[in-house]
Amino acid sequence: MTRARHPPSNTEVANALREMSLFLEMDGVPFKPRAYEKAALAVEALDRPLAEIEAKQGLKGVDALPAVGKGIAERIVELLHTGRMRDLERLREATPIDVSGLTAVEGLGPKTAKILYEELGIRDVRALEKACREGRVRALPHCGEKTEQNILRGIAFLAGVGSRRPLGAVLPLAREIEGRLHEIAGVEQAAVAGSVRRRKETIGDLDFLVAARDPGKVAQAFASMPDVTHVYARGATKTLVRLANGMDADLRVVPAASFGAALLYFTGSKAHNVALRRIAQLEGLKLNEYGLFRDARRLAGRSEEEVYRALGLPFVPPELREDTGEIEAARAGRLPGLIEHGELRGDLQIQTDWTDGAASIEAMALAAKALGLEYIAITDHTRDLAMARGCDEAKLLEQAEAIRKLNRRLRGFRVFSGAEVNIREDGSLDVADEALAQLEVVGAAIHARFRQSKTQMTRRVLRAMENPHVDILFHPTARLIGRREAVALDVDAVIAAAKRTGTVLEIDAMPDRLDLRDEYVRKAVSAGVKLAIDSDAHDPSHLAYADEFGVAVARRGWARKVDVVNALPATRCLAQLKDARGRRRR
Ligand code: DGT
Ligand code: CA
Ligand code: CA
Ligand code: ZN
Repeated sequence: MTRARHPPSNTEVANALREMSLFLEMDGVPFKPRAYEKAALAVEALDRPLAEIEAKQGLKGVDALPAVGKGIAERIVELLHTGRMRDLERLREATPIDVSGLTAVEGLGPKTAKILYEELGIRDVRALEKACREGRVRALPHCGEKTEQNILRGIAFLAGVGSRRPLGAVLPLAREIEGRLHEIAGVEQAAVAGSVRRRKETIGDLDFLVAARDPGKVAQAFASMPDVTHVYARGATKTLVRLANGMDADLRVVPAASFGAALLYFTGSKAHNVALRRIAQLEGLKLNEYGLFRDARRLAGRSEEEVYRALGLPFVPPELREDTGEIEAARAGRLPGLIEHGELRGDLQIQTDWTDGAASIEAMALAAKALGLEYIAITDHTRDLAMARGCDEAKLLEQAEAIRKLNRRLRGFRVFSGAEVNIREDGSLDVADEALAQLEVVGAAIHARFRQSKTQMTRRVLRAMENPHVDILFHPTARLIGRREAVALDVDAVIAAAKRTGTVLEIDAMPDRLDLRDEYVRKAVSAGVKLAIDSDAHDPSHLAYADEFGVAVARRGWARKVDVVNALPATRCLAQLKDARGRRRR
């Protein structure tokens, strides 16, 4: 077999697997769609190119990956070698539609996509939009005007997301490029700046900063990185390129004496910079990307700390630099001591192969332990989520028993029993109270019926929070970044209810969720509500999200270690949840 000249990247392989999954689901094939979906997730989570794994260890190496079985491994190898996956091509020929694009529209599944193709000849989102506008979709069975409106709303949402990317899709690449900058000869310092450094949830473009004596050489090396597909501009201090993922990246090169001032400037936000410059002006100073100056004399510029100090301020963590009160807090010496990366001791939302996760309870526990965690809660999906093979009461209690047995074998690690129960339309739960009472960690979440009015939705969520057995509200607003808007929810009322009932609010750290988002976290923290920062892992590789993205969101929300229940040791974390249950029962 001849090897494809450029073996497909992990993203391309994952996309192909996901497309397979969609086509198989379209045809009503049982189980296989989930298997392909899980494999796609696992491939995306790899930290090495699949092509490299395959080159070194062949089919065996691919087969050995978590969530990748023999059949899928063979298809991956075929794709790596030939650039094609014949099964996928056959499916595409049978139903020649843009299944990925169509199903990206919220609420539109592959089966509906097939009907739209067969009945109306719709192959892509543009044709779908046209058909909805012309009122042709309502003629189909089970469809109405409301269906058309929902589809149009979904399409508009996708368009509005524009070219900003979720942080999770960008941060690994930013780190990789930063690493390469460090390796260029003559580079003294290199850093990621901009919104990535501030850990904003979506990123417009990437900004890099380097201190070096020979800017030309650095610009040359940057512009010839393998990820670069186009060079817009290459100047003495500024280079602007387009990357293979379609994003733009900026590079500035400055002398070491200006590195701190430039890092401050290019980290932003713009609003924070403007506020700092105003403070400088009040002191008769001038602040720019080269330093803090009194007339021509540079007072500071080598490090950010130096610049802040010269302005009479403590260092402001990048996550806070949005001019939303951090400058005033810094001046008053009242900046919060933010939770640090590495301070989480447990993870309270984890799915396993009992439902839609990829790995066993034990595998998840061992992976968490390897990351330095001390405990996890197993919170598999419950009954109403049929597609995730949700657990009923009997299965949950059977699982709790399996967890008790496992705990007897594990040393220095604790697994809590639990569940992620569904909050039904009326706020009741899909698992009986008697069963919930026997679980150690109960999270409740919305997984369906997303489109209730704000009043209804708020009442629904509040009712679930009043349930004495619900410890945590998981991914409270149910948004999916770039795909599904947050539900209409009175977040202030939810925060007040959390305070009253002792219900913990979650920061779900899945990169496409980041839910609660930063501004709500800040409200919750100032109301004295406790948070849980969870990975929502469906695969061992997802466990790192809690520290990587969850802690970042918490920091952007001004959260301290004391605000986070899973920064506590296992027994104290559990005691805190139990206390709250007692409070609600009274
Ligand atoms: P993004 O790329 O939209 O996710 O957001 P940022 O914050 O990365 O913005 P970007 O890439 O336009 O600029 C990077 C930083 O450079 C920004 O955070 C602050 C700084 N900056 C850019 N333009 C200006 C400006 O006109 N004035 C000031 N003071 N700072 C600027
Ligand atoms: Ca940027
Ligand atoms: Ca930029
Ligand atoms: Zn969930």
